[in-house]
Amino acid sequence: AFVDPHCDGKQVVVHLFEWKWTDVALECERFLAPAGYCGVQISPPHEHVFLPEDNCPWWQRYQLVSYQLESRSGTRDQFVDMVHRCNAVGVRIFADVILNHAAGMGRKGPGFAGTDFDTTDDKHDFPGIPYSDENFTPRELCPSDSGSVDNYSVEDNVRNCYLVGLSDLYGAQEYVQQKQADYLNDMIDIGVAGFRVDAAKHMWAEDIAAIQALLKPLNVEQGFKAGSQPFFMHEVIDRDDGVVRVQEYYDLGIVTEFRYSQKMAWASTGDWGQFGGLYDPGWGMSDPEHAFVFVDNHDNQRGHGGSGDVVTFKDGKLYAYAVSAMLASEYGFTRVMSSYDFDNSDQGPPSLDDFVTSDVTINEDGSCGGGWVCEHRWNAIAKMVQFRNAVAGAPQENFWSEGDSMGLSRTGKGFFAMSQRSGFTASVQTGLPGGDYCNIIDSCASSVTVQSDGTADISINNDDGVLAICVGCKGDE
Ligand code: LM2
Ligand code: CA
Repeated sequence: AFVDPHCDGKQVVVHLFEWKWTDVALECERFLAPAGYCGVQISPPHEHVFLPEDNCPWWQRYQLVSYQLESRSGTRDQFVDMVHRCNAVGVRIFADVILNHAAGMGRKGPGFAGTDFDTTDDKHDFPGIPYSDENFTPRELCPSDSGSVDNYSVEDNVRNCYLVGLSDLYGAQEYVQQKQADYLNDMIDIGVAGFRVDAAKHMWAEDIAAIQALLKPLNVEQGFKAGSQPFFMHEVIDRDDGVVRVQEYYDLGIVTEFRYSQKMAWASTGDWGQFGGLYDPGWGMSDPEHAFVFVDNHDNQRGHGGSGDVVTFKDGKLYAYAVSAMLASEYGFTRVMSSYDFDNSDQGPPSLDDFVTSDVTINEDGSCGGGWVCEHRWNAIAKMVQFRNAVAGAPQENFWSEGDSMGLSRTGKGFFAMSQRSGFTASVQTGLPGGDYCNIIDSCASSVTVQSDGTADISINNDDGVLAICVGCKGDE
C-alpha cells in the first residue's frame, strides 16, 4: 500500500531542494517532463519559523508554525499553479511533510506568514492550527533526562522525546491525527500525488497509519485514477544501529535506505567491483519493493542527519558516475538530488538581500547558474533517467568490473557500462537481442553492434565515461 507514485511507470523522483514553486512549475514544463522524471520532491510547503537573525537557514523549514501553504518557496496560489502545471505535463508533486514535530522549543513568532506561536518557557502555543500543551507528547512518556532524543536503542526515547529540541507532537491523539490529515487532504485536493514524511523514524508506525486512514483518494480531476492512494516516502535512517528498522514501515509506503547511500560512496571512491553488491539483504537492507534509494540527500550532503560516507556534487565527475550507477541498477525507487552550492552547512538557498529566494537561472548550455547546481540536468544523470525508465522490471545480470570500470545488463532491455579510463574497450555480454544500438549518453554519437548471442565489443569515448543502450531508446534498431 502507498507504494505507487502514479507517474505511468516512470522511475525517478528529483528533489528540487529549496526551489520556489514558480521555478518548479517551469522546470516541469521545460525539462522534467521531456527528460522522463516521475515527479518532484519539493521542500516543505507549510508555514515555518522565520529566522532572519540566523540568516534564514534552510532548516527553518523543518519547524512547523501553521498548516497554511505559505513558505519561503512561495504562496498558496503559486503552490496550486505549480501542482496543476506539473500534473498537466505528467510530472507529479510530492510534498515534504513534517508530522513528527512543530517548532523548536524556546522560540517565538511570528512565523514566515505572520502567524503567532510561542514555545518559550516550555509553552506550546500554536494558535494558527491550533495546537497547545496537551497536543504534545507528555514528558513522562519520554525516558531521557534532557527530554531530547539521545538513545537510539530505546524505542520510547526515539519516538517520544524531542528530536534536537523540536516540540514533539503527540501523534497518538485523534485531534492531532485529524489536523495532520486535514493538511495532507488540502494538498490532495489541490492535486499532489504523495508525501515524503520527515523524521518518520521518530513517529510510531501506528500513528502514521492512523493519519493515512483519514486521507482522501487522489484528485481524479488532476489525472489520477479513481480510488488512488497517495504515494508515501518515509524518512528512516537505519544503519543497523538502533531499535527502529526500515521493515516496520513496509505497510506505510517506501522507506529511505541510507545504507545504499553509504555503499554508493564506498563503491564510487573505491574499487568499482563494489557496485555489484549495492543491495545486501544480510545488512538488513529494505527489500527492493520498499527501498527508496539515493546517492545523497539534503542532510547528508552537508553533514546533517545520517551524514558521513557520502559523495555529492562537490565530488564532480565521481558523483555523476555514482548517480549513473544507481540509475542503471535494479534496486529500489530512485531519487536524484538537486542542490544549491554552499560553504557552510546552515546556509540557505541563493537569495536576494532580504532572504527572498532567487530565481533559478538556466544557462545557454542547459546548465544552471546563480548558485543552483542542478545535478538533475547534468548530461549523464538526465540521460540515465531515460535508461532507468526503459529497463524497468528487467533483471540485473552479467555484472563485471575491472577496478575503474564496470558494466551490467538489464537483460532483454538495456546494457550499461562506465569507465574512468578514456578510450576503454571490452568484449561483453549485453544480455540484449542482436542489433545496432546507439549510446544515449552521447546522443548517438557512438553506437554498439550486439551479436545474435548478445555479445558485443564496446568502447567508451565520451566525456562522461558512460555507455547506456536500451531497447526502444532513441537510435536503436
Ligand atoms: C529530518 N529528518 O528526520 C530532516 O531531514 C532534517 O533536515 C531535519 O533537521 C530533522 N529531521 C528535523 O525535521 C533539520 C536540521 C537541524 C535543525 C532542524 C530543525 O538538520 O539542524 O535543527 O531541521 O530546523 C535546528 C538547529 C538545532 C536546534 C533545532 C531546534 O540546527 O541546533 O536544536 O533547530 O531549535 C536545539
Ligand atoms: Ca516523536
